[in-house]
Amino acid sequence: MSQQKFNQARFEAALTRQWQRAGLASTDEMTSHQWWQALSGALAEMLAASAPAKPAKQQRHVNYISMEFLIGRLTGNTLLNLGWYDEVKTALAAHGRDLSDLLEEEVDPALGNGGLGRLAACFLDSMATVGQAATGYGLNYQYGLFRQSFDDGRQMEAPDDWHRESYPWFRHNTALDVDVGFGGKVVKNSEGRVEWQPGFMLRGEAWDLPVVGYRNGVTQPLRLWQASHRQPFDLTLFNDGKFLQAEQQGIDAAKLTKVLYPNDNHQEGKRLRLMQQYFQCACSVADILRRHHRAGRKIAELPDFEVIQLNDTHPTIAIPEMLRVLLDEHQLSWDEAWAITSQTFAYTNHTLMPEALERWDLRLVRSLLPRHVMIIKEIDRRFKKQVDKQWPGDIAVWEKLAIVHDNQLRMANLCVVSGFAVNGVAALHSELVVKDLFPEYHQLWPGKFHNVTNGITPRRWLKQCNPQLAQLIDDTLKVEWVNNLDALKGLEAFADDEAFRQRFRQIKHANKVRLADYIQRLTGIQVNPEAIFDVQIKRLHEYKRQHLGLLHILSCYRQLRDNPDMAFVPRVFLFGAKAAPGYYLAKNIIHAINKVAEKINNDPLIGDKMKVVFIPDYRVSAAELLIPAADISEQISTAGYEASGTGNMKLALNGALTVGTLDGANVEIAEQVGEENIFIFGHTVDEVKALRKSGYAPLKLRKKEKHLDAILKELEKGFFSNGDKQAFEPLLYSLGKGGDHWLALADFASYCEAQKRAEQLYLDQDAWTSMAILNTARCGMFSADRSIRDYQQRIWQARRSGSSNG
Ligand code: 26Q
Repeated sequence: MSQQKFNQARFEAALTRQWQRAGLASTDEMTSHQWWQALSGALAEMLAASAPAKPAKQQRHVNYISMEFLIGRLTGNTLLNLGWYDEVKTALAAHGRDLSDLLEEEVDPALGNGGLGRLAACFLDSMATVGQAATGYGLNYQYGLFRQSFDDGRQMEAPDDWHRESYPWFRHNTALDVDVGFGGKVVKNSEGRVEWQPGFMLRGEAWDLPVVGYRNGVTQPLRLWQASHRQPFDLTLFNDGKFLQAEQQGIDAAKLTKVLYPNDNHQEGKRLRLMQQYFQCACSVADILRRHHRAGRKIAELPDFEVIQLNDTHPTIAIPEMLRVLLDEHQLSWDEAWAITSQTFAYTNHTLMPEALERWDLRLVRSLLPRHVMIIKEIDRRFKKQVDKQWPGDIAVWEKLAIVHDNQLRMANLCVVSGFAVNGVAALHSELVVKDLFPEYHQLWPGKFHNVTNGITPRRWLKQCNPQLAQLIDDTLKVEWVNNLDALKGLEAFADDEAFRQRFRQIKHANKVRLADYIQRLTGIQVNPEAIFDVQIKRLHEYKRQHLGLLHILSCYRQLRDNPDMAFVPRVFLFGAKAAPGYYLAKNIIHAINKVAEKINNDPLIGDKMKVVFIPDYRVSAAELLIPAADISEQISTAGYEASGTGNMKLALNGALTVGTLDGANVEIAEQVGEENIFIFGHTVDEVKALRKSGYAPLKLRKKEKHLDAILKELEKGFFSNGDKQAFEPLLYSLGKGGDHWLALADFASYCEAQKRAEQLYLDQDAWTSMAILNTARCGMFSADRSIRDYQQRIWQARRSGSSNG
């Protein structure tokens, strides 16, 4: 399909309808925010009229189910993808309005925690762009991820009311309501068939956001389910006295989709969370089956036309839900229902960390979903036969592979057993999924396991957030590169071109000035755009090691105080990170960074040489400012724990040089850009394992390294906390007595050395810029378009190759 043309007359008419509907007399009365509303509402109306893409022959429709879609602001991105940006800018200028000012009015829809949710958003953009027919299925949370502020350096959380009720991009599709049951009991009905009689019902409403492909006329839905009460009020039930009873067992419907759980890489077995998961899955499965039936297709053909991709285990309950509908409502046999289900679901794993793997208390699950527990047990029973055949009498293996064990339901096991494909999100991670997490499953079904390295959409993460660099690339390559990112290779030839280098450098500088203004407005801190902008932006987590970054800062500070005239390249250390509200140690790390920042930023001896800024409320729109302005990208997780990372890709694409461990997709970034264009340090996965095995003793290491000991002592003495010696006790304990599980001290020396190399290089601006250009030129493979094509080839179009279980 080709690009949809902008129709000025239709636009103006739609715009007029918008302000009239808002009850205003003329555009003169409109505030900037109302202008943004009217603009977005008008565009949404124009889009609603366009037809969805038809899947190519033989292509399965992808149903991407995710508890999170961290979409970021929609209006600017949609305009860019439509190719209407300039026309709309001109049209608004005639009304005396500046488009870019209006775009700043949009509150970020923060319906995700971090990497996993943002990946889902990038994938929707890419599926629409490469013409992969797809529907995203998620939840319409009233409150997104909390807003963060600091009080004396400590994280404070406030609810994120993003006013979904007046978000102009939503279309409530009233024809798609779904009823969802919870609780109750399972009975045999008069025909002797099993029947689930839920204790109470909720209604799912479909709220759609448009996902627009890049200039190809494609619009497809992101369908977010919102809970409400069933209407009309069921009088028979009410008269029987059952309704009130049911209501009491149930919950206030509005509660269900009220808030996004703010945990990231950590599971908590909360009842409401399980209800959210089931609600989303039941609505989505019903919607998929409805679409299939409407198309006049047979139920057995479902896997020929539909694939359901599970974004981690959070929507796993969709699997037994599909089986339940096929068994109980369509009255299929087990074998028929299983054949359909096990050819339809595929599962993406995003973590190896035990505390993040979902396990649910079986009693809790049974109390809400008694029929599903029966079905899960049947899957388990049949699977056991297969395991007994392969490992006769080996109880230990069965205990590892069982779906239900010790009264716990293990979601990852359910996914692996029931799906036709399992994938990790970067080459190293996928290797560890097979080697460390699921070796026996791999032995059973080697063809089921795949790698699909993550990617990012270059529309938002280069063209939109770094327009000057995008323009330079346009001018230089004179080809469309944003949907063919490998074309950036053409920039290699300009890495040593003086004129190109200069423009590249000027653009980075302009982006740094733009960020410096933002920082000044937000925090009052003045940063010097000539300094190295050293950026660590990601969720706060021990394994990501923001505290290793902190140790390096302390090291620089101490050296500068001991030796004020030493050679030192000025640096601005920038952090952006939210900690889960209940994650005590992560919050202590935030506090520590903020207190260290306060001291350093106000030390007259240091002046402009060092500044430390923790940007409050890090979110997609802040990332769009930070990423184009970064010189150094900090990717310093303990090797083996960051499944992939995607910020690492965004930063490298925008010409930041990575200081990183050999973890996640860093490994592939190093391969692509070349070892000489990246600063790799630290223990490798194998070395991490070996060090732990040999009995790692951080306290001994600390004693041996005097400098390290000195900087830790300063934290202990209260030097950064007005004499409060307890302030950073949790952090210091974890580094010393807590055994430094994440090996921050073990990697410290090597990290500082990598930082030194980066600093030295920065002194040679030409050499630095050449390297930065090569990073941009060689990041083509990290386009999410490539990820989507990999999914198509390895998983969505090839379901029968890998699956042998039945
Ligand atoms: C689970 C149960 C209950 C409550 C919350 C959760 C939960 C929520 C979010 C568990 C995990 C997450 C998020 C995980 C995540 O973002 N993982 C990241 O995924 C990225 C995309 O693949 C990777 O790049 C990152 O490496 C990985 O950490």
